[in-house]
Amino acid sequence: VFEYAPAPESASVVDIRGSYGLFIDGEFVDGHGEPFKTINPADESVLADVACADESDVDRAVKAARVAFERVWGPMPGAERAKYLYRIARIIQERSRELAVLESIDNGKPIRESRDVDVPLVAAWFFYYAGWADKLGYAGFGPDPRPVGVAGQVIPWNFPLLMLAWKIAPALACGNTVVLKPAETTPLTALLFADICRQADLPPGVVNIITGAGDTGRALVAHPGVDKVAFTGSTDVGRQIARTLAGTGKRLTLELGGKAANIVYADAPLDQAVEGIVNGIFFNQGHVCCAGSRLLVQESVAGEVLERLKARMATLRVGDPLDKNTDIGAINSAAQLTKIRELSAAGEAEGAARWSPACELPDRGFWFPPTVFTGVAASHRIAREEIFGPVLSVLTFRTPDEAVTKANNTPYGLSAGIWTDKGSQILWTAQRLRAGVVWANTFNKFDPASPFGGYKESGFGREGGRHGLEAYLNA
Ligand code: TXE
Repeated sequence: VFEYAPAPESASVVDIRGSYGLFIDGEFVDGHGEPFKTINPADESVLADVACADESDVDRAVKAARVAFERVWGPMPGAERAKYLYRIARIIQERSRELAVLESIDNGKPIRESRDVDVPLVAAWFFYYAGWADKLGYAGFGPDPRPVGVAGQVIPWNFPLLMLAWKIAPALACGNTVVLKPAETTPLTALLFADICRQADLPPGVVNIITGAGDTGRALVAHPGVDKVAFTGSTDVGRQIARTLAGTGKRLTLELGGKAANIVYADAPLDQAVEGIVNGIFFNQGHVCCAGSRLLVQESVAGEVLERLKARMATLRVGDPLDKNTDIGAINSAAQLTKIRELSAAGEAEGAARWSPACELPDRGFWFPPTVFTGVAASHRIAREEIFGPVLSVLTFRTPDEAVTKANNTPYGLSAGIWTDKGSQILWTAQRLRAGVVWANTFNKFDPASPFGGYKESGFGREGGRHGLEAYLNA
């Protein structure tokens, strides 16, 4: 049963009680799988028991979504659908504090980020796609674009609410209904969102939230009643899903890992660039698919950039996610911490030099200090593999050609950053980078009007903007 008490203004924690059910056909119901616990990664305390959806629950959710699609949401005029989306967006704003606190508790991210970045963007995504719902016929998709049907959506734990918004807002705007599975380590805000759907009087079955681990996700994407699958997560699971769907005729978009290059040319405003490097790799503990995890710095300024970077890293505060002064929160799970430690150890073993500022880490919970590796070679694992933690690998280059070659020397291609004073250098570089998103003199900047997505093993399909509608329309 979903029981949730809003945070009193004075309290720094949200009162979470009881156990959480699945949200199917407008109601919270029990699951038939083995319930699991979600924990607070900052202190390893149990936050709640969460229901697990087995195949029968997935089936129930998909059928509810199908009925809602055929009888209510699909035939509804776009202007009517827009009203619901605007209502959801407004409720998200009204309940933003609750959402931000719960997101930080379940995920480990600093409250400053969940409050100032994640939750405002979630509302922005719903406002933005609400605006599209009644304009689809005029947007070049053809005179009568139709929704695809039931969308099965599987999301990761690094931006639980924001990834939910990226998936659900465009799907609903186009007239699809959804069954969404949040990650098993961060299910709570998706369930709070389900409560918001109820509050908005969204017709039952339009949004269904099913919790569980990989088996639940596998059952969802394989369900024959699902018309379109949208997945954000690891490249391995993305591959498995693509194999499962081959030949089924289901539509698929994949947003997978990354190993982004953040390129700093010698003429860049270095203070600004250092802020961009810090934001690029330490935002959200580096649990960011588009994180600037490879710094490519021009040789002539490498020493100076590193010196300034280390001085800046020494000021970063690691600790309690609910403290407004915290810059780096907890690592989301023990498994992720193990992965970060393993890759960092590999970096040292392969000969790179490791540096972290002195910082006291809490005794309990999952923590990793901001870390930079210098002397990194392109062949090192820390230069090739996604670490998904607050760990930066530094490489140098001499010429713009070398910068581009090194930046593109990865199986991934999600994002990249360029820091330079010259507009022409930005254009020259951006045109040669094989990355879906290129930021110039900024990093990790998101906007609902901008398409986002990858090249190569970072996946395919775009989310955001007008392009984000294409995946959800039969045009
Ligand atoms: O991802 P998974 P994990 C990368 C990052 C991280 C690594 C592992 O490098 O260290 O992946 O993270 C569901 N069919 N990214 O293990 O397993 C799962 O329950 C269907 C990058 O957490 O891919 C969860 O909801 N679904 C990334 C979601 O997939 C399945 C974000 C993601 O989990 C499934 C996260 C299956 N067979 C991790 N198996 C990014 N692009 O932002 C698992 N799931």
